[in-house]
Amino acid sequence: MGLLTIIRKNKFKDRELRLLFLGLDNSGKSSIVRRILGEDIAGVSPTLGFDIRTVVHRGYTLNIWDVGGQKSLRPYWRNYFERTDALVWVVDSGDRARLDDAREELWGVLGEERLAGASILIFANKQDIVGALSAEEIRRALALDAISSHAWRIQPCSAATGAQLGAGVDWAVEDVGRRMYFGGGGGVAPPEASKEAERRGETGTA
Ligand SMILES: Nc1nc2c(ncn2[C@@H]2O[C@H](COP(=O)(O)OP(=O)(O)O)[C@@H](O)[C@H]2O)c(=O)[nH]1
Ligand SMILES: [Mg+2]
Repeated sequence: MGLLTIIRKNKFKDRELRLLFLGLDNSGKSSIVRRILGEDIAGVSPTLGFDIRTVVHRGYTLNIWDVGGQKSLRPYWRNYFERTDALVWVVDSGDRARLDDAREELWGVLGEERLAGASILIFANKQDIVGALSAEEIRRALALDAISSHAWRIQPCSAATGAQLGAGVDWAVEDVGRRMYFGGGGGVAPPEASKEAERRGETGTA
């Protein structure tokens, strides 16, 4: 077991996860983060550096890194890869013109060694927009089926309405847990098993 794996397992035992939000500028990353934190999303302005927010979600402390996606800021993304448990890639489902750009940037990031082992959640955001591309269309446009290096999932959602954000985050937390648990070494229960243990009156990890 590598050192990184041990660090990750310990973090998961402490129920603490690091989520890195990336995607093109204006895709809705900061709005999604605000929604997850239960904040008002009106008046959100472009992220010029990065924001770190912490929220407790189903008993897990999520350290959320929200990084600016403007073209000039993308070279700095690599500074945030280390120790990421899940990469949350946000797509503006109404922005057909920049889908190719989104695909290229995503695939650039997927090749990063320091993200090996991270779960990949793709949020097909802005589903409330009339004419928005469906998750299925985005899945094809971003060539997601070709991802073999990571566990991934695409989740249609809307930061404007809050729809389906929780389902996406639930998957990310569960997938990170599954990997810790079944990835060898054992000793750390995945979220579902933890919940089961809680129901039985046992606390913490099984
Ligand atoms: N219609 C709609 N607009 C959204 C949604 N999410 C974000 N926006 C808008 O998209 C713009 C960019 O959002 P922001 O969160 O700053 O994107 P970021 O650059 O990726 O952090 C803002 O005007 C948001 O109000 C959504 O789900 N639906
Ligand atoms: Mg932002």
